[in-house]
Amino acid sequence: MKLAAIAVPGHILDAGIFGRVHFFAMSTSVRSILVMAVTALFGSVQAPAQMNGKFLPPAPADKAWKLIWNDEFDGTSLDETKWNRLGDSKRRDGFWVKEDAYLSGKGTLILRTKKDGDRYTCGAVNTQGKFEHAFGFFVARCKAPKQPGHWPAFWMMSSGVGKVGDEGRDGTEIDIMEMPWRDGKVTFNLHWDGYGKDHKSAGTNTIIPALMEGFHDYGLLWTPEEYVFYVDGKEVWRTKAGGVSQVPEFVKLTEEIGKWGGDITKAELPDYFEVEYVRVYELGK
Ligand SMILES: [Ca+2]
Repeated sequence: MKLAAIAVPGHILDAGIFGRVHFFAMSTSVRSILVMAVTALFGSVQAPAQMNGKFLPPAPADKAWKLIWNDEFDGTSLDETKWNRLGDSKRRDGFWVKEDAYLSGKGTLILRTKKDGDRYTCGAVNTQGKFEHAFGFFVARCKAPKQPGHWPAFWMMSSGVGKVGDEGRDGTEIDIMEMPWRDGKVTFNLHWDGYGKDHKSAGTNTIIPALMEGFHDYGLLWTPEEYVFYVDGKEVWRTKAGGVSQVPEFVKLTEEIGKWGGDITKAELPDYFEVEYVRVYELGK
């Protein structure tokens, strides 16, 4: 759906033609007419319940979270106005190939890991040059893969990560979720000042066995002062390491093949990392 018509319960319907309207201040009949009108104009309207951001951190009293960018992965082909599919290129012990990043047709993005002849391949996408943003709440709802030898990740990146000096303020790799294990262990990391001798990093991990089944929300609250990492709305790490990136960054959803994830030759392939949505919110009035 287009960002112009987003209904967030209790918040604001920000559709240009209606101006800024307090959606739930209206009577039920006016609301239904409005929804029908928006449906007629834009083809479909996301069910409000789907967009309500149940895992959003509390907003300050005078502010509300406003959805500024999202992909629900509806339809049958990836929206390439939002995403770049990576490949075909060597990546660690495998290859990123475009054909391994695709929509399921059931409202999810699939990043597939497979064996193709002698080589192992997997999918990866990013929003570089298409959506880059600093600060807000970034969340992806993900289902973990099952097999060893590869790992899913939801992360933020900027070309400034390579700049040595000024700590991570000029760009930090922010790993909101990386899962090279298959026991529910998940890791959260920051990397800055390049990947050479000046490279610095900070990180932590936790084990939540339930993460191996079904979909779970991995979130990052990024303010100018700190990062707060969440799994299913529960805070798992709060840090100011690296001085906090102050520059716009793009979103990445990737699979990678390598020994960190175990032995790929023991995997029953194909295997799938599935993402139901990515949503980015900003605090507004
Ligand atoms: Ca730096």
